[in-house]
Amino acid sequence: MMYNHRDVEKKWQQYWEKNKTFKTTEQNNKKAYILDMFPYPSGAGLHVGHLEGYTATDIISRFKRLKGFDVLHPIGWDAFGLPAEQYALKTGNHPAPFTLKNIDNFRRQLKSLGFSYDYDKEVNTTDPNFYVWTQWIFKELYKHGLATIEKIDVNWCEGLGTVLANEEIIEKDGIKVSERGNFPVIKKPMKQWVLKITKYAEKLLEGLEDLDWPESLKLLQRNWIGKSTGHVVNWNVLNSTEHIDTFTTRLDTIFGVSAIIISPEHKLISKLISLDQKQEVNEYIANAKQKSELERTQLSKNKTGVFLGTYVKHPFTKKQIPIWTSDYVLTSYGTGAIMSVPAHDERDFDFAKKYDLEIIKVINISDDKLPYNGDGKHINCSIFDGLNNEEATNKIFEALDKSMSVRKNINFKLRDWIFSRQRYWGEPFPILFDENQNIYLVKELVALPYINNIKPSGTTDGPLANIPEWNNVIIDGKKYRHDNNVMPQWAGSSWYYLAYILKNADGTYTPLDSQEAKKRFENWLPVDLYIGGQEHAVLHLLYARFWHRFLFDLGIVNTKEPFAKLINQGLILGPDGQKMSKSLGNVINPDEFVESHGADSLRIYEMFMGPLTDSKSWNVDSLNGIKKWLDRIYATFKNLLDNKIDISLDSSELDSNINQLILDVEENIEKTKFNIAISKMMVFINYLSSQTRIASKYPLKVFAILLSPFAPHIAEELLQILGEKQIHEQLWPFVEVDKILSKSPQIGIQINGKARGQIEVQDSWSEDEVIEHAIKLPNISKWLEGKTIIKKIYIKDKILNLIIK
Ligand code: ANZ
Repeated sequence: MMYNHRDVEKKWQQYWEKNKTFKTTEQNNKKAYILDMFPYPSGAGLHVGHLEGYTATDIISRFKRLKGFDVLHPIGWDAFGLPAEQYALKTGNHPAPFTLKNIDNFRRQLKSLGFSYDYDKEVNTTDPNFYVWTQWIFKELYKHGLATIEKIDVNWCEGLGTVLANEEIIEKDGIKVSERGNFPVIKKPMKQWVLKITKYAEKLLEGLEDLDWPESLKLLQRNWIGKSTGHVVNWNVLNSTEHIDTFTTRLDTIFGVSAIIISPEHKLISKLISLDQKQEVNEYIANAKQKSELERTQLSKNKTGVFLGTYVKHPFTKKQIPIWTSDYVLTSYGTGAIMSVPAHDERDFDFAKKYDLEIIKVINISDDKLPYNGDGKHINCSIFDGLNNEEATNKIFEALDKSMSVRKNINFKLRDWIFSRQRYWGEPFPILFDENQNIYLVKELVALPYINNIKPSGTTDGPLANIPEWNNVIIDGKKYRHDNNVMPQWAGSSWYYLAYILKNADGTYTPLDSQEAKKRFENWLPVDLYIGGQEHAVLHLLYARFWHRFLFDLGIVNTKEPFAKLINQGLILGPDGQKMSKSLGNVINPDEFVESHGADSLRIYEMFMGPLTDSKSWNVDSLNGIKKWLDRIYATFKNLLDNKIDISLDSSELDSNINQLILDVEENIEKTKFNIAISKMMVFINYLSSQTRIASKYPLKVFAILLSPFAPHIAEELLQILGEKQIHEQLWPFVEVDKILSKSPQIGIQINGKARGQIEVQDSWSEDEVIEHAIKLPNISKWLEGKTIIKKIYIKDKILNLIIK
């Protein structure tokens, strides 16, 4: 018997909406804040990849409500950003109505999938009531010295008269051009806001310790922060009063130095070039400007560089060491200068080979092992010979320390966060400049002015530079101007999870810095579960942690970290096994499947495809199978109810199975092993559909409740057919453990280590009896024909392995 999923799903969605079934409650003593990474409302709408994480959090949210938790499960829109702006530039339309239309479509799609969001909590980063607080946080950062203006290179495209984001640039014949129109793009310095995330490097590292996040993700963050402990050595330039600082993590190799290499942008470079090298070096510097950091740091064998014609003096050997410049030394890391040790560093080795520099071993190792970067006994190191790396480092440090030419130093790979975008569709900065470039914070909201026809400014400023009122503000007769840039898309997403807590049903926000906010944060923080894509491993998740930690330091929030537990869902690949993308034409829109198979089928299908964290390919046949399974559940229920309940029947087996199922489903939901929970329910339905009559309706009610987090529409319908209360009035069923009949354990049988079958082992059997029964099984005996068993390995209640020849 089929049930009509279209009618059933619509009916319950209307019921939930009318009754505000998923309104956030604050009436219990347990809470769960279950969060999705909020979407960018693109024109294409939701795709089936979004559904995977959203279904997972929905299952947990529904489960927690049944367990008597207050649940906060909100959704919102990360709605500023480049695509809407590009659309606006192309069509002459304003991004706001276009964005709102996309949001309406997303919301409709989410509702059609039966997600249990509290829509009163919806936030939108482009809503001035929201971004006034994004601006507030920025002002606090500024007041605490964590937001400053610096001169930074931007991608300037003369042809389009605009600055471009990295994703708008492509490479053609080795030069960078705009994706639109293929115009050349160069680097141009410009004054921009920078957030000093590096001041939080240590705190961001330390905060990772206690988080329940995948280890791989924590490692990505640790590497991104990149703490490196070493020394800065100060070298005297010969025949000059100048000094060069080099950063090294291998002070012990100082006797192996054959050159000092500084970055082409090093601030001392012009003072270190000898007359006859001037032209060659200047040409080299001009060339290096064209390369990106990535090109420079890639471990390409082809290193380039130029000798500057000058020398430093080695502090121990007093030898002359030549000074070079090379673009594999980065300005922005360490001191922007290195002591080059070819024998023990790969990049230095390649460089020395190319330019015929001396290769001096300081660790006792055969020549064919070079470059060698491990530990070992030191040689060629005068009084430090015979020491290993650590001892040599310490002793050399002590010796150099006396001449004050060394200091301990900690470096981070993490860079400060460039926070200005030369764009229109973003949060304006809440500041004014006076004519002397002094900065004033604006107390109230600085609203984004409505521009009818967005155009590039033709300068390195954003489109806001075109508006006279924006650039000429007169206050008390004095002239000011706004900042012509806006904040990056990462701004709103750095604190949106706090905004949900502050959002009120009437559309207002409780002020972030109020006592009421503090109380609510104490109630709801931290986020108990955050699910989203792995692509946010560093930027979003690091920025949000930074802002949160800053707000903690201000005393606004009560936890050091925002997201206690985090899971990255796997990708849903196209039917061809490839990542879904517009260009491959393999993107799947859920709408057609909601229509043809129903939301419940789609939800269960996505959860049943495999473990949540794995990548999986879309497959319509399996979706058909799930739809049939739901039909079967419905038919089984109808059948058993039509056949009348017979209380005289022996119910022990059914009671045992349903109680075991409660345990299994609960355990697997807690572990986010939804595919296993579903397979347990499938086994139960196989059993249930083999029954013609049952002794009580109770197991049916229990099953409907267990199913409800996964397939909520059909579960409501089943409860209604049973004459029971709806889900929001139910609790997770209580397990009657004493009703679970103990079962003989199933053990696997292997032949030569390969799984070949299973056997149910009776308690009374001896080891020999287990083997005797096992070898009689047809699917085992066929492997044994004509062979001899040479070894039997039996691990009680676990496995039997037969080794044959
Ligand atoms: C001498 C040396 C000898 C080094 C040796 C390594 C091995 P991490 O661990 O990533 O911090 N380095 C320092 N500043 C640099 C810069 N601005 N651009 C490129 N390379 C730079 O790496 C620290 C090491 O990277 C430093 O230690 C330095 O090379 C190089 F057997 O100094 B080492």
